[in-house]
Amino acid sequence: MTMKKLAITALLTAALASGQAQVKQPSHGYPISPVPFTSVKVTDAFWGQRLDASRKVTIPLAFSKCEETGRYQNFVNAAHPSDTIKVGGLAFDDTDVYKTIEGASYLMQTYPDKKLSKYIDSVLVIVAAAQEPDGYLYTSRTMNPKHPHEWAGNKRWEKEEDLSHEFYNLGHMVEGAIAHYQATGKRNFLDIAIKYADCVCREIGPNPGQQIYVPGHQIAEMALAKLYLVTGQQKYLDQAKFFLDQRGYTSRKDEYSQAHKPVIEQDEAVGHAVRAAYMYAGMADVAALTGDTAYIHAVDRIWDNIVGKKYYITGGIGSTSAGEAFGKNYELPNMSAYCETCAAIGNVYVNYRLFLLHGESKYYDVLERTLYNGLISGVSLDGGGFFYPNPLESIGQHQRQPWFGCACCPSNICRFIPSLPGYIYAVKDRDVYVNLFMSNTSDVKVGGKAVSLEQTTKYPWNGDITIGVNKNAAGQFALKIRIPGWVQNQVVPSDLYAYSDGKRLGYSIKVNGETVKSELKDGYFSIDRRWKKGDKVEVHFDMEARTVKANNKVEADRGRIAVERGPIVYCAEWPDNEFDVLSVFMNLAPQFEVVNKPDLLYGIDQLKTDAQILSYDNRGRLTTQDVKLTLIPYYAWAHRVRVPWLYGCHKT
Ligand code: FUB
Ligand code: ZN
Repeated sequence: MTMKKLAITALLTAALASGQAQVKQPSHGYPISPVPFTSVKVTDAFWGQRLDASRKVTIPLAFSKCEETGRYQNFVNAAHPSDTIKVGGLAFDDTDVYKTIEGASYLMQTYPDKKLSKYIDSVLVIVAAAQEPDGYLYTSRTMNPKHPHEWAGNKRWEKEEDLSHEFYNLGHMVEGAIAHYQATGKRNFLDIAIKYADCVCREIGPNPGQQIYVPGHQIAEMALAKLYLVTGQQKYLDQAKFFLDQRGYTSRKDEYSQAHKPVIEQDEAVGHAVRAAYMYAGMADVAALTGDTAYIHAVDRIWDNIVGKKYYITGGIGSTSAGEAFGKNYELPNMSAYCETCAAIGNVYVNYRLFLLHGESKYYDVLERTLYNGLISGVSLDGGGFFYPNPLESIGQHQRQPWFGCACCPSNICRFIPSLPGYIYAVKDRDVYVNLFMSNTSDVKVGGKAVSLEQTTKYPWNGDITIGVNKNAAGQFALKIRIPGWVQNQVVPSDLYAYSDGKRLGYSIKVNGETVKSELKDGYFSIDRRWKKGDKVEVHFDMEARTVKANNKVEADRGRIAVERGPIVYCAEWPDNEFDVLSVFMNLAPQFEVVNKPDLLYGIDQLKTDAQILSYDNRGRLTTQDVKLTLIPYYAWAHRVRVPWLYGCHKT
């Protein structure tokens, strides 16, 4: 069977626990349907480079680190338990293996790779051998049940709400296993994950003989909702809902764990940012599948709070290292900004799901800002270095590393970047949403009929996008093109940031050379017609460098401005500027020159503008000196030689 056929089979039929009869796959429940990564091939220069780096560097590096750092050995040890084995590392090290397999699976869908597939199979053999007969799979205990990891507790689950991560491991295992199954059609990972999920469903719950615990670190909620979709087994959805509904009612009742209140009463983003974002995404999934609007109202309120008060201009969330957490409202420091890479990924998950629920472009505006800035800054352009925090200002103390003891961010990058093709389009009835702009070819189903689209663009460097219809068996449908907030004078969908330059950008759309007009609805420009093969839509967004001011309540940003162009936030860095970039003064109405640099940082557009720095004249008096300030995209900072005393970023 070809790879393509496998993928289609995986999507149309329910996957089943071994030996069970086939059941009809349930609907994901969202009013809008994703166009999965299996249907989109990215041919883009900007994102193609990132995908290539993922394939050639990030994923091989992560697999080799799993081997080198003993993560595989943990599974081998668990298959041969002994009370003399010293359990080291972190209690969630198993997840790096699962997350890397997940990323590799997305890639194998696009680039079938027999060698990689065989390698993964060999890893799965040792993973399977570590599984206890009843399905429990947590090497930190199994390898030495008498002296388990210090976070694990003496008995299963008893430290789950603290640090054991038994359910977190399950969540990542299920996510990885589903991706692997969908990409390859093989069940060797899925069966392991189902067995562990069944163990958790059996032992945790409201019934006699069961124990009640909620995940100390959320993700099982999202993962179990997905497992329900793939298997059609209601118990997984019930378990996801149980985890959400019990939160705030168990012994753990604090903001760090988002357990200070029942989830449906929450209205502010608090506590550990990755835990929080994963939980909000899980709430959206369960809401879509159960129709429970109380979850939706809670996530909507929390989203307003994040976007209105706790969101960096780079799209990062989670401002403080204390608890890797959201700070107070408007507490958005620059140099100490935590903005964990995993939290940026979590923010994409939340906004993606809210779009699927509500169909408004503002969620993609937030997603796009995070994606192009605070998320991809988390991985170096060559794919081999990672940021854990993504600060907005530095004096050289921040450098990307090839791996970390706590490797959550590198392995999350492994799985996120290759999944990106799944975020470009979505479909509702006869509406096809174009949410992200990057060159690609895609096969979309409208009313069950095939439509092939082809996007060509140099985005994010310019705002010209061509969308061609290569095939249309669906007759009439509406192409709904997202008109980004940044072209409509809205930095973010709140008053947290505003453009300060008084410019007005515009956009235009042509179909087969003729300009078309439409009222925007929910942020989308809709072109509803009977499309023919060869039809061409030309989208043009004015793209200019803009200055942005934060709401005055953001103390850390008073007197400061940010610079951005299109979806890209810019920063100043020492290799381009022969002065201290931390104390540059910008003019009130700066003029920017856009300089294309194809050979710098894998090809960027720099911005140049006149600015001033303070200096002393020959009589020792303070004076200003004119300088030419050069800016580069924020995501590309910290790639050049390290000279700490000259290092700085973003805020001028
Ligand atoms: O606890 C697992 C991961 O480790 C979290 O998501 C990260 O924030 C790091 O603490
Ligand atoms: Zn992380």
